[in-house]
Amino acid sequence: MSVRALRQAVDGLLPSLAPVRFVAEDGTAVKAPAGYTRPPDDLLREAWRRMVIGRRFDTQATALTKQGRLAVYPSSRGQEACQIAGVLALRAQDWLFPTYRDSVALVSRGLDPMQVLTLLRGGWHCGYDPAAVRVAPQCTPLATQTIHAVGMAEALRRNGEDGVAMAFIGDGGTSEGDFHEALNYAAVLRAPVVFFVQNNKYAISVPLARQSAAPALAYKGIGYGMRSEQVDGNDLLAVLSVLTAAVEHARSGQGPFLVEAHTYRMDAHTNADDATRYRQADEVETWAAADPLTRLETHLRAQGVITDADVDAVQEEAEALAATVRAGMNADVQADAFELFEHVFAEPTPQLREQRALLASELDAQEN
Ligand SMILES: Cc1ncc(C[n+]2csc(CCOP(=O)(O)OP(=O)(O)O)c2C)c(N)n1
Repeated sequence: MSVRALRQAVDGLLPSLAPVRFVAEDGTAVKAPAGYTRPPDDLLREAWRRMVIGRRFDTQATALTKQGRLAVYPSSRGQEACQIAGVLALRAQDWLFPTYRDSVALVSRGLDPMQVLTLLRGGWHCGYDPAAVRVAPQCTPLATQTIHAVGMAEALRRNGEDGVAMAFIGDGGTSEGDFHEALNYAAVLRAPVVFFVQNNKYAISVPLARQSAAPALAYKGIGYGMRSEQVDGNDLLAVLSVLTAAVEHARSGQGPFLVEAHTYRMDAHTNADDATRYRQADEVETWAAADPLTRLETHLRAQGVITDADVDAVQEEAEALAATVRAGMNADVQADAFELFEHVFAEPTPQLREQRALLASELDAQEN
């Protein structure tokens, strides 16, 4: 390849130097880079509605952990622009491969909130039928979902289906070997998959600088030959615009796409950890001023897209959802612990038999 052709090939893959942005922190519009379209007002209004409801779901789930009603909950407060834009960029025929942090995205995709919380309440399965809703179970082993997403995307393509798979992943997950294998495989196959990195700056207590020396995580796509972009993850307009373009790129047969969203996790990793031990209050305050929901609301009010009456109506809707979740908690999860062993292999291995027997004897001991 000539130097000129090589340069053109590299330029075609590179992300913008600064994260793509449509709206500044104070809600005023800024000029976005060429090639990105501002989403229409009715879609922005719907995105804002989903963000309000998503945040209420998130704060309610967090409150339930404090009351001991929910075993664990990884909050995505502060990441709502990413959660909602990821869902709005997809169509019904597309597949979503979420992580444990993406419950708000699942509720926004239309899944029953109680089903979304099943696993976190101590049920053994994900609570919903993945094939029916085209959402994979929320993934806890880091980055394995990226490989599953590539497999699904390739399967959709081979079946002649017009679907795209989108894998959500955190910044820490991009340091896993599975992530690199997934990117390589996707790029070689030209699979219709979008890798969506929510860079929320920490992998539990490990800050980004301690786990990656990349100038931005978006650059991780280039070496595999993958078109990549970085975006302000607290600007709903920008995330939605970039992800919509990425999905379109994948759907139209141009291969995979990597998007990195710069955002911040406002709460601790989960209710089980203490974030004050590894990050400073002023850092959290700075990000609080960049809140994605306030930013969108201020912007849409100034543009006349939403009014006080809309805000009241959506608040009411969000409160109703929170009440439904609280009421749903009164019914215990029906879980048969032995089913855990039934869906691993067609024939149980000696280890599984041994574990099953151990569980049986422990339960017997508890009863007697
Ligand atoms: C393969 C694997 N290694 C380690 C862990 C333990 N672990 C759980 S969450 C986490 C940090 C993940 O951080 P990041 O990918 O940035 O996602 P975030 O939780 O910030 O959304 C780690 C190391 C795991 N779940 N899976």
